[in-house]
Amino acid sequence: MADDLNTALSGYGHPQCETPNLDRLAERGTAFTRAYCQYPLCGPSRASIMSGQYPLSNGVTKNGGLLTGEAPTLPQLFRQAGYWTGRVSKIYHMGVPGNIYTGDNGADHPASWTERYNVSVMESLTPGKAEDVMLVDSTPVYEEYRKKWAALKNKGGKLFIDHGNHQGSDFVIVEAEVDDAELADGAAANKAIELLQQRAAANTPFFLAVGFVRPHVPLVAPRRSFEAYQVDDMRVPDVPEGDLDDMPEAAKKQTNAKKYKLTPEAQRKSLRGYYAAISYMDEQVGRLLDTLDELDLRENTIVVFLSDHGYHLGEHTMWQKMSLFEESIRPPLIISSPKQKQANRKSASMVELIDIYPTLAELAGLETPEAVQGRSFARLLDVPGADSAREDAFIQVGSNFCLRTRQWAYMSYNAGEKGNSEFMLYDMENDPQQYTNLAGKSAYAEVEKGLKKRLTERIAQARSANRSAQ
Ligand SMILES: [Ca+2]
Ligand SMILES: [Ca+2]
Repeated sequence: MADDLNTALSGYGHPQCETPNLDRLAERGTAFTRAYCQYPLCGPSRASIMSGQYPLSNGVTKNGGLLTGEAPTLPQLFRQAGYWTGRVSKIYHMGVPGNIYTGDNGADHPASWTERYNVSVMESLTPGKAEDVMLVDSTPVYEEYRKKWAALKNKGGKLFIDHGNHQGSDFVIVEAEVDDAELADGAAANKAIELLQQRAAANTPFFLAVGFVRPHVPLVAPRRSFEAYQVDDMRVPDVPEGDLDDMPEAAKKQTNAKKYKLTPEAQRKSLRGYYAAISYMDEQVGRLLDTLDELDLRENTIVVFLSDHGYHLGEHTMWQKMSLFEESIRPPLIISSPKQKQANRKSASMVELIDIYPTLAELAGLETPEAVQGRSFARLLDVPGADSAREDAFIQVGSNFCLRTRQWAYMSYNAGEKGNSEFMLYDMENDPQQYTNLAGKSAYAEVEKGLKKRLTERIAQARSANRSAQ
């Protein structure tokens, strides 16, 4: 599982970012082009994936929230069925870079795992060429923090980052000059390879969850990963003049003018850092795929690759996550199963990330618990054009909701606040870049009425499961 990765993969048609290893995974499996997260933020999205429940039912709507119900999580279901289950690095929520410096468990779910392993690396302070593109000159900041780190490390202490800028959201870019074992995803891949070797020797069933934290900021990658990308070549999306004028205020939170204040050069540097971080993460995926082949595990192992949610890189002048626009809610999802009849397929069927739980259960012959709200799409691996398990996807962020059908994206803002709801409606077939908000236009009144009814149903359904009552 990658972190904050949108569909900037060459196999998904991205024009600049190169992901040869994820592309070869897709060549042996199925890439889903309409997979939607349930909440475009790390903690809630991950809790929903692992529980198979919407945030409105499992109660995790913030980073740091814990799953507290008795129904088994996805790995727990496998563990109860006799599988060894392991976690490497970030699967449930961990603060990045905070928990990655300290090597803490974050908001983990201990009963999910037979064995777990946290990486502890320097992240933003990794030796190399570092820059926080949100600061005019970040060099003194880095010199000061590197000194602090060195002093603390000598005393065996843990680093607490007391940075004027929140490093979990600043575009901090580091061209690292260290061994891969000192980088978060390199260290995670090393441990995962060791665990795979042990599992192959044990010759018993396993469920291994490997968390890569890139391309979440800080964008730390070895210098080689940056070489394919030049700052001046980076293409920031076009934003038509007046694009934001037809949006509710609540939809504009992630805009550059309001929050990020990135200069055009800082934007290009951020894109370069993001793609370099993806290339590095992709390389680590490749090492795991090679290990599966070397250990002869591939013919009996289902491989799933996903990200917890998508990411903005300048569309509508927006950056990062927490928005209901397409780039923020649609992550990549690739599944390669030895059981599938044909490989190298793309599926445009609508799926939700909570559907992964029952899909893996079905593929492994396990029974999905009643509390799970996801629906299996296992049959799509054989027939990608088959009727989808779903006709639409449901996404939440705070008190804002999105209903995504094949043709429409319909968003409601400030739902529940009396008389204060605002809406957006986009025709995804004719306006895939979501430039023109059609909500409130008389020609679309009937369409909007139908979507509003359906969204109300989806909100009620999303609330309907009860974890603690199982
Ligand atoms: Ca994330
Ligand atoms: Ca617009």
